[in-house]
Amino acid sequence: MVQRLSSGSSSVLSLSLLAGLLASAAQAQTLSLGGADTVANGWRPIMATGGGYMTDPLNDSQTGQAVCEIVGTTASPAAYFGYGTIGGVQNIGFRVRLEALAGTESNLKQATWFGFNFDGDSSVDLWVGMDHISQQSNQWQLVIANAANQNDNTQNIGPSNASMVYSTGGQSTLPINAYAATLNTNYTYMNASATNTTLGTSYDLDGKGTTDGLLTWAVSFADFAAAVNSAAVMGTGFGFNSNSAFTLTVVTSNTQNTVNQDTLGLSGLTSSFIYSSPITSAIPVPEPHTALSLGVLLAPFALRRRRRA
Ligand SMILES: [Ca+2]
Ligand SMILES: [Ca+2]
Ligand SMILES: [Ca+2]
Ligand SMILES: [Ca+2]
Repeated sequence: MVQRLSSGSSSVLSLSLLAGLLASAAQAQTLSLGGADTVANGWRPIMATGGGYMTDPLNDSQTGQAVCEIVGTTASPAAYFGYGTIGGVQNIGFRVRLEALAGTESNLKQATWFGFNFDGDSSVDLWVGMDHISQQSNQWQLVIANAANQNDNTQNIGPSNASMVYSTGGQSTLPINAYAATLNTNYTYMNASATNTTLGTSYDLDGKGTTDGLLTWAVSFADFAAAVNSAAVMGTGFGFNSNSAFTLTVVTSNTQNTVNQDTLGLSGLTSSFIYSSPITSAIPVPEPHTALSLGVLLAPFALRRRRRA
């Protein structure tokens, strides 16, 4: 009898220990900018509304520059969204797959933007981008920028009228946030490989013999949320937090402030954006019934131990 109780209680203890470990693992979620595209590293592929990864046609960018060409197939996601801590600070992350990177990073003159739609209409409300167009500094810049001008986000529905309210070149309007980019601190620049890409087995989706490139970057979640909830973007009462849903689009450009190269999920530059299925920043943790199922699954083992005892 004593043995039964002790065996049973140790199983209960193991389960609580397991639950505790799962909870602490969720709290300690880190975002790995150079790591593989796994949930354990904070990454989730961007999914289409109809299911499956968001894909993008090959050879559909405006000028055919490899570094502006978004590539993605049903087996290999074109883009990922990330959430987790970097150096103890909560970040959101962005990863896009391109036909190829420039031979040297300093030759790259390109911008990639993730467009957020928070209110379910057809317009982008906020952009978060990685820009290497600035000719003066020849350095990457990470930017959180309002969409469109004069607070009129309703116009930001497609490549032809999209704009980002930001400037590095002496214009009067500044972005909401801008950060100097530091390699391996807030961005990485990698060729696709088995080490960083676990979804799909091809590392040259366009088949041109050019290893695909991965641009990955992250910005502070607190800064991002403050931007969303600002008067100029969604309004101070909007209440965006890490559990709020949004949809995404991804675009590339070789000029500042506009979209003129490739748009995710569409062939070329069409009149409207296409958005992902809904995403929340926080990675969903197992629901209570999942933990219950785990308990039900483990119960026979506990029972067996009791019988043996
Ligand atoms: Ca493309
Ligand atoms: Ca919108
Ligand atoms: Ca390629
Ligand atoms: Ca496209």
